[in-house]
Amino acid sequence: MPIYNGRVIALLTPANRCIRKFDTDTMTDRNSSQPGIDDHDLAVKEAEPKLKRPPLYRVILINDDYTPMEFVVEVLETIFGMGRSQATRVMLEVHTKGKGICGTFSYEIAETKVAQVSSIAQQQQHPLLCTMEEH
Ligand code: TYC
Repeated sequence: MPIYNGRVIALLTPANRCIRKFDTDTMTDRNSSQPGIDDHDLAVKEAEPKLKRPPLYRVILINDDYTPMEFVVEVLETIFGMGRSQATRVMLEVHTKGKGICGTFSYEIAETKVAQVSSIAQQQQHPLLCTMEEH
């Protein structure tokens, strides 16, 4: 059993929010009636959460003059799970604007999709380019 003499000990939630403070000298509770200020007029600040959400990545298709439109639509259907009309819309967006977003994923999923697109394009000898960028 640890010894806490002469200390104020705090009971924290897993998110580091203080839910109870106790003075080991006086054996009294030091909880405040006022949020942000304890009973001894000390400012109390919640700790910053230590976990951040992992970043997301957009998978981007780049236009070129040689890859057939039908091939791009098939890639969007098979690798990105789009229906024919959405795949056609995205393909035309890339064709007219130079590039377009196929989807947003975790790093590993985005990396896998880029590798799958590049591999099938190379197998079929199309110069189609696919990249990823942080969201
Ligand atoms: N521009 C191509 C064509 O006219 C079609 C195309 C669309 C190519 C999208 C690549 O990412 C691309 N055949």
